[in-house]
Amino acid sequence: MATLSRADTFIVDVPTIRPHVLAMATMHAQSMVIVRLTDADGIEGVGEGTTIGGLSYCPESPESIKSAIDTYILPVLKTCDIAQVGATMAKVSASVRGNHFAKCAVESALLDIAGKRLGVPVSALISGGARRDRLPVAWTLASGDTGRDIAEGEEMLDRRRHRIFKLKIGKRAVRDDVAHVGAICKALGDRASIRVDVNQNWSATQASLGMAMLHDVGCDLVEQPIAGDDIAAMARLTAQQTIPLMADEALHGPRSALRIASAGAADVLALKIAQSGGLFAAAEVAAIAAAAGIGLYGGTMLEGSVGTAASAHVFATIPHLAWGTELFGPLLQTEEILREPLDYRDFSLGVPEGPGLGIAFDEDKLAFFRRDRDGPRLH
Ligand code: MUC
Ligand code: MG
Repeated sequence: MATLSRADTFIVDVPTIRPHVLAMATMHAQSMVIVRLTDADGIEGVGEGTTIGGLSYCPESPESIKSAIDTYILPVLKTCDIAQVGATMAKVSASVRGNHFAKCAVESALLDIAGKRLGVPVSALISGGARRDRLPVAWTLASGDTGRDIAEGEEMLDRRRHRIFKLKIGKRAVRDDVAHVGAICKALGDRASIRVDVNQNWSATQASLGMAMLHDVGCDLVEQPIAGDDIAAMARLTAQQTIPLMADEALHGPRSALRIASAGAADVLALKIAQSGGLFAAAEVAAIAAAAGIGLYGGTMLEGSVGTAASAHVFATIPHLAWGTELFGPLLQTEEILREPLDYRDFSLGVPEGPGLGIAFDEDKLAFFRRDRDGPRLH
């Protein structure tokens, strides 16, 4: 029996290296909820709950994630044998509905402890272990300026850091967005895969026009062009359009994955551990996609290194990850909060080795960026 002896939950705000312009928000910093749990033997596990742009992306915010963990999840953990991660999370789910990001952060921390206790990486505790030790990693070009995006893409190719680029569109008129994408495809498209994410900002009519035009300019994939809860319209677009449609905001775990698969509402799923409700649930989503012949892409909520490491452990176990991943979140931040940064090179991310998540905090950095720290604030 392993009991919880200590828990600390706090928000860390780290600036981004440049403004990150999405259809629903422009980010200047990322706010990450960090959970640190310690069991009675003194083994510590960490997890992260991170969303984008406050409440503009989904119904959970950094503040609500922290509050759900502190007020409702930790009291349940105190009654559990936390070495039994599946049973513990089932008990949490029996008394906490929804709140997928909060649950994912806690499940990551429990799996980190379990992996350390057993001396195995978290990937070994999911779906039979890792099938690869490196993951292809996309970069998002989202400065808001076409010339600057092309220069940034060139730099990433030169440094052999990324050769998959996702462009954030949906804010401007459809034809202006397509002109922006077309210019980037022309400049970089022979050396990179160019994809777009509309973050639900088109109507079905705009999507019909936009997707056809994007196909013609050489774009490879369109992510969540319309509202994620309009499965019928997503199915019509998937059937009509040649360019593949990827579901993101439409996905909230295994049940929604099954609904999307049954309706034929996507060609590809953006698999996200937080949106799925945790690492185990993400693996279930991946299994549903595989059974339905739907492609998989390892998505991100622009998490920092903790959430990125947790995602990497899950994505490493997936048999076919045809569209690669976008686990670049830590690279969008000005500061690294780990002692050893994650290993980005050769267009890929190394899956952390070592027991648990395989990461350790730089305690000074963490203390400096804590929102509740004493002393002057950075922003
Ligand atoms: C999203 O909607 O996919 C992922 C990459 C990025 O730039 O934003 C995210 C969120
Ligand atoms: Mg998306």
